[in-house]
Amino acid sequence: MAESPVEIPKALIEKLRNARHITVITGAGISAESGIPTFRDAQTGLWAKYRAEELATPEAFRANPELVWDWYSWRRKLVGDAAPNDGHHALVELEDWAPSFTLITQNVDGLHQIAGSRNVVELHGNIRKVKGLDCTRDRECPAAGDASRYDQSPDKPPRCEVCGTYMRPAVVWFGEALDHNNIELAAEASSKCDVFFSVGTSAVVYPAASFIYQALANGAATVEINPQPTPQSQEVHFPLKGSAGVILPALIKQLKEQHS
Ligand code: BV8
Repeated sequence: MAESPVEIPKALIEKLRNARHITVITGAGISAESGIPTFRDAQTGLWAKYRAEELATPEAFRANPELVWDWYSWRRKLVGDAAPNDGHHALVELEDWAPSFTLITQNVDGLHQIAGSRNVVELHGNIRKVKGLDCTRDRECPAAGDASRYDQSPDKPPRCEVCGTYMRPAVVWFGEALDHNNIELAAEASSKCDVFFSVGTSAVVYPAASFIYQALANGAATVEINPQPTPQSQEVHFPLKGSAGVILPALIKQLKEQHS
């Protein structure tokens, strides 16, 4: 069902016109219109009997490495077949608009970068990449890189050709620490921005869901874009109910119209 035409609050347009730094955090919802099921959508087919949180853990991988590897291979195929949608493209235009802009994403699908977003902080890593299970040297791990390197491997999961451990998706699992540098970048962008957007996230995963509070403490105008309410909906200045692929393009259009 088509959503009704979107009226962006004039006060928000005014804030955006004068903003020096805009920060956005996105979740799985912004990729929903690209055909990628959200993280807490019920899983389908083979995976219907599993909850994502149960599979996205080091324990699950150690207990059943082949099952977890196959789950990520299935998701990587979904992601590989997907294209950025109007919501991703609108965020590229917002980045061009703002003197300073940071895009923090919880998503691991890489669609923001494919759309053309430049300053992206991938809090939870990237499903298109792999690294050695016991390798703490993410950057120097010689076996780390595109998952496609291992497409022809007969082993599931493939083995690191250097140290022999399993390869694993280069994502942050539940119970794993996030990259400290990424946390720093996200915290700084949240505490110095004039406008903070939370787009397409259920706001239940931490520490990702904590950055909006740094923006609020810093006096930023806060916006939530989501068709459903979240635990943060009552706390934002501008709760915009609807799809990212509809609201964000409308916001860019009205920003340009009222700026010309
Ligand atoms: C850590 C990668 C510590 C893997 C993911 C407090 C502080 C610190 C930690 C915790 C804490 N409380 C609990 C914890 C533990 C845990 C946590 O938060 N658990 C939750 C479930 C309670 N956190 C952690 O484990 C983190 N690690 O803190 O470590 C530590 C420190 C030192 C040493 C050791 C450990 C790690 C968290 C990262 C987990 N990895 N992903 C993978 O993808 O397989 S998180 C996973 O959830 C995805 O990345 C996803 O992005 C993320 C959040 O989900 P959402 O993106 O919000 O997706 P969801 O489906 O939930 O919601 C979609 C939304 O979109 C909905 O609201 C829907 O209405 C909306 N929507 C739908 N369509 C649209 C739309 N919106 C707009 N437009 C549309 N069209």
